[in-house]
Amino acid sequence: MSVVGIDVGFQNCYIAVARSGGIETIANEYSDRCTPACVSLASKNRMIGNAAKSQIITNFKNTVHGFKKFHGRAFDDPFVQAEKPKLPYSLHKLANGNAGIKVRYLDEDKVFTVEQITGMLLNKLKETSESALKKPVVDCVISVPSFFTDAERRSVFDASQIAGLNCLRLINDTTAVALAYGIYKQDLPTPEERPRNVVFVDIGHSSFQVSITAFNKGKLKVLATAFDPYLGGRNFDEALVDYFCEEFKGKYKLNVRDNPRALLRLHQECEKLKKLMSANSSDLPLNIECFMNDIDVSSRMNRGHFEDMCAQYLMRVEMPLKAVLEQSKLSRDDIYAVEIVGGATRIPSIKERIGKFYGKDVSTTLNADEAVARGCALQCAILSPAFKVREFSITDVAPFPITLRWKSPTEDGLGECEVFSKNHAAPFSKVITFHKKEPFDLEAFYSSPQELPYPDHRIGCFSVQNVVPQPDGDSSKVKVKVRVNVHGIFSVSSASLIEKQKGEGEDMQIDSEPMVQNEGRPEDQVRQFLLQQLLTELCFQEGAAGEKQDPAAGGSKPKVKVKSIDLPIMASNIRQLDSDVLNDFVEYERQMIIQDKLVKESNDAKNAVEEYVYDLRDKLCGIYEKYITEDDSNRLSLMLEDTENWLYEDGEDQPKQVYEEKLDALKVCILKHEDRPRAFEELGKKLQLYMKCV
Ligand code: ATP
Ligand code: K
Ligand code: MG
Repeated sequence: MSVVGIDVGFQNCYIAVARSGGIETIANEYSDRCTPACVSLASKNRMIGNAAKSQIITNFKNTVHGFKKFHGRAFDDPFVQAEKPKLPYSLHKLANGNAGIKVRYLDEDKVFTVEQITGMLLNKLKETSESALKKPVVDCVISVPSFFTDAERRSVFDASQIAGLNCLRLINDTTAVALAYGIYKQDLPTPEERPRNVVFVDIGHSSFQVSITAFNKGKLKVLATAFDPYLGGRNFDEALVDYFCEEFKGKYKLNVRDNPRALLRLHQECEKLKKLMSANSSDLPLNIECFMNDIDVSSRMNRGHFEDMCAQYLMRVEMPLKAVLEQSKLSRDDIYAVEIVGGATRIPSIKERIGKFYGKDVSTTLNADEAVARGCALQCAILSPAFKVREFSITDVAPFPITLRWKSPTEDGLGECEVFSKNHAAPFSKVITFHKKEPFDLEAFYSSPQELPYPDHRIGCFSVQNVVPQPDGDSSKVKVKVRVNVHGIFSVSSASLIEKQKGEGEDMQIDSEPMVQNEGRPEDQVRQFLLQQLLTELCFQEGAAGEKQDPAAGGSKPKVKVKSIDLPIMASNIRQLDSDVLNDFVEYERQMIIQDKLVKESNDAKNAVEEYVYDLRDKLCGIYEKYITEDDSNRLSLMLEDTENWLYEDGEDQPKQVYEEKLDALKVCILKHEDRPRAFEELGKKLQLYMKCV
């Protein structure tokens, strides 16, 4: 079993794997450890990652990037609507109201869901890790922003299933970084000592996240998280783009915004310029040849001017830093270190502001690009029974408070209870006791919509079924388990009806008690994790009724034998793909993989013919020259020319087999000439010599 961690960024993806030697970030077929979050659809196949990035300008309508924030979002979502005019590709409203992505693929108009697009990207990353590890990859841990809500997390999880991955955990970016920081530290305080508090800041292309995490030997506990979900490197690129668009309008009379290709090129050049300015405070040139209407454009920019232009963004850096400190109830003196990761923390004035706010120099000991992926791989290693790794317990937080509201069809009145407070430890389960005579609905939602970076605060509705009164007509005691699972996803995971025992009180209040917490040895975590998985599945699908010993009722109370009956739970309005839709997507992804493979094989076979032609032509006027009559040489040359013409005409687009046959035919032709033994014997010797030299 392989152990893989995947950082799916808005712009850049990284993969880390656990090997016996430790955690390693791996490179793709371009020897690049960064794979662009980019998918390009074409008339015969798809290109994903680096190959897709090179299509951004040439095939802009069908090259999809910047889609991470569309997860779980409706087409009418204000964020989606604001992005729409800036995108080179089209969005489309899906039947369920979600934002779909419209492209030309296989010469047809197609609309893909964001789960499918991310699924394609994840599949590419899966293949990359498989070729590095030389074995199949299924289990993995994937990072998500800490502010992702239920709908967004479920959507990413669906994408992982489309890619055929078994995601053991969706881990928050900053928590993955914390794990990468802490697991190898030898000098952490013992569990009895005061913990070491570290601030982790991750500013990527699209967003800004910060957490404060307390470390003791063998464990980390996230104390608080804060974010600016809409502040990242891309805001700084856009500021430059806006500036130059304006300038070129006056200077060259160019309407850059009307020309998607020019606009995309300007974007790329501005990003490069932004990076250069991080290392260089002097005046820097911006030159783009043949930019638009055959005009070359040029301009200049320097860091000071850039910072003035971006003042509105730089101002926003402080807010999350302050919010997280307040929530953690720590003072600046309690902070041991401030670790920064993510590409945009390389902008000098951002780095400076972070350091200034906490009153200490920021540390850059972690790899700014790879720390998230490394943390994911470490978490995967901890969760995987196949891998031995240092014991380390991780307690994260639920960043948004969650409330349950309940009503019965006939009973009057609503009940409400905040089941998870802000920054409540997660994963975490609780049991809530109700007294009911009939089935009832539990509606879950995020309680403070104003702090939610997502337009819909509803999580879903969970109907507790098969509730009946006691034989004497009294209400039944119904124990309902609610949880935020390892992925940070909320659910009402199980319910059971407790049969009344003699002498039991008839209290009507709702009591809640903590259940399992993600603590203890890794094996326990795995077991607990598997159990949780199992519970979710059972409850969402069938919730098989049966009798069992209620573990919650056992506990510390005197040994009364309590009978409990499992109740089925029907979940509705949960924002995840229906299982038949998901299955269709899984199947479609498989077909697309086969199609891509066919195209690749045919391209490879075609290249082989082409190479053979060039190679032989070189040899005919090179090392073969002496051994071949002019006649034969001419005949062969002619044949090569024919083949070459064929490759550009009828042979342009053929199945693999046709090219293989062509290559074989060529080889046979050459062999005929080998009938002249002496000449070719010498040639053979020469060739051997030649081979030794190269
Ligand atoms: P997100 O975390 O928002 O999903 P991501 O993980 O893809 O996005 P990163 O790879 O962490 O983002 O960072 C990419 C951003 O960092 C880009 O905006 C890039 O231009 C910026 N960046 C990278 N290097 C530098 C640099 N030297 N100076 C300034 N910005 C940089
Ligand atoms: K990244
Ligand atoms: Mg990132």
